[in-house]
Amino acid sequence: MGHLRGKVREAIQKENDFIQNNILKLHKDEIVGQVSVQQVYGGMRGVLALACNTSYVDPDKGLYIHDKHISELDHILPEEAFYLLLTGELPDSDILKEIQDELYLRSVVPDYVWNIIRQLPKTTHPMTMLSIALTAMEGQSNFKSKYSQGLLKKDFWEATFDDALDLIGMLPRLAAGIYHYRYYKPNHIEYDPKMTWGENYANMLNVDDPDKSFAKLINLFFTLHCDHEGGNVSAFTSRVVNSALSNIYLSTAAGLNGLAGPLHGLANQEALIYILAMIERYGGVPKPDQIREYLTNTLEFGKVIPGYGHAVLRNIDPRFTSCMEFGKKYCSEDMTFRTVNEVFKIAPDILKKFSEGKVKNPWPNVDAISGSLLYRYNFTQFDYYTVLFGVSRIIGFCAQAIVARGLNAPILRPKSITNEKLIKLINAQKKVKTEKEQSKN
Ligand code: CMX
Repeated sequence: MGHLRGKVREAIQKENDFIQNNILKLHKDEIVGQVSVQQVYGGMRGVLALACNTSYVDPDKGLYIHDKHISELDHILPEEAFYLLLTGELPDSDILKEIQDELYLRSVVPDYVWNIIRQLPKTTHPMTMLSIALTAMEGQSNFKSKYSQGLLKKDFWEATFDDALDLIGMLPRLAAGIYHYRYYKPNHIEYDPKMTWGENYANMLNVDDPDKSFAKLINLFFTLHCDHEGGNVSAFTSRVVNSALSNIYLSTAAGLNGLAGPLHGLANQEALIYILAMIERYGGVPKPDQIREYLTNTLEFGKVIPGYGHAVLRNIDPRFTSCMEFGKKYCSEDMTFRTVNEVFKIAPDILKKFSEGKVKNPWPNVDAISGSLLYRYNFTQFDYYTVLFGVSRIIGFCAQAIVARGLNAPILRPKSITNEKLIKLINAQKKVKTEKEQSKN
């Protein structure tokens, strides 16, 4: 694995040099933002307090992985995306082969993990199963064992990198095994070294795939979802946990637990359920007036329209657009997909009008459509969709952790404040301001 490891080491070193010489040495004391009281109570929205170089979300243009826009990347494999996140470059065919071989060699899930999963009630959410499985495996972390033997700081990233490859290698079998256990399907299919990582996973899921396009969808889905900068609930959680030097099994499980929420990764499940309920209510693809009625009722009930809105984006999510293109190519006649398309024509205006500007982004995010594409393959186990999101996002959690450990990023620890102390702080600042103004006059 010499080449791959060397490339990642080089990229981390380069980033470290850039941060030290071009940023910290020159600009350490520059102020790059202010925090308002509104932001203190408003989920820290827009507070600039974290560097993340694996990817960046531009409010208008959406996701970039390093300097590449996601629309240029929707054909690449998720294992290529992993390398891109880590190094800023796409792998050549030799490195790609090296990554794929490594993932294959590490693809076996230990028996004790299956035993743990089999102890869980079948009604357990599959995301919970995945999170439990990852947490259970933390004992086999390279980082953990080497750390207890005095691992040097400069080598933290490498042990994290080994953990990441072990974990990503196991994911197809683990996640597909959970699928088969949870939905009473026949047991899992073996990993085939001749297939790519995503093809293996698609194959193991064993869904209805008449035109053999499901693996294409899985690869697209995984690449689109692999990272979304550092501040979203799941990436941030995973980063915070890893910053305490909790190993990657613990930090990715923590990230998944955040992703499991309906305002985040569960939204793809919610969005599909919402679309299907609409189809059922109107007996087919609803007409524009019916969609307007349905959406308005949702908002009047005080509920959110799943798949619409975003904390950072202020435009159509380009990942939504990539999925739309896939849908037009592979399932343009499908009722669910057609309904998603019809809702897309109407929902932004309804959201704008109804909320009178309160909703900052009335446009669809990727969750508005991704579920409908999976559904087209008779993949009807909605609560598994978040697992697919999770498997993909683990790639980003891992990349962010490897880079953070390579840069020796410190433990994350923002400061909180009580209401009383905040009022005191505000009054003290006001007093200083008034005194300054008085002394000027
Ligand atoms: N439907 C109805 N109301 C919405 C809305 C939607 N799709 N999106 C935002 N709003 C509301 C918010 O609930 C908030 O209302 P209150 O002030 O009453 O609390 C108001 O508009 C302002 O919210 P915002 O600043 O525009 O958005 P936030 O940054 O607070 O929240 C998000 C972002 C994604 C949680 C929100 O848009 C939402 O709940 N969307 C639906 C769920 C969804 O699609 N989530 C997936 C997002 C992608 C991901 O992270 O995975």
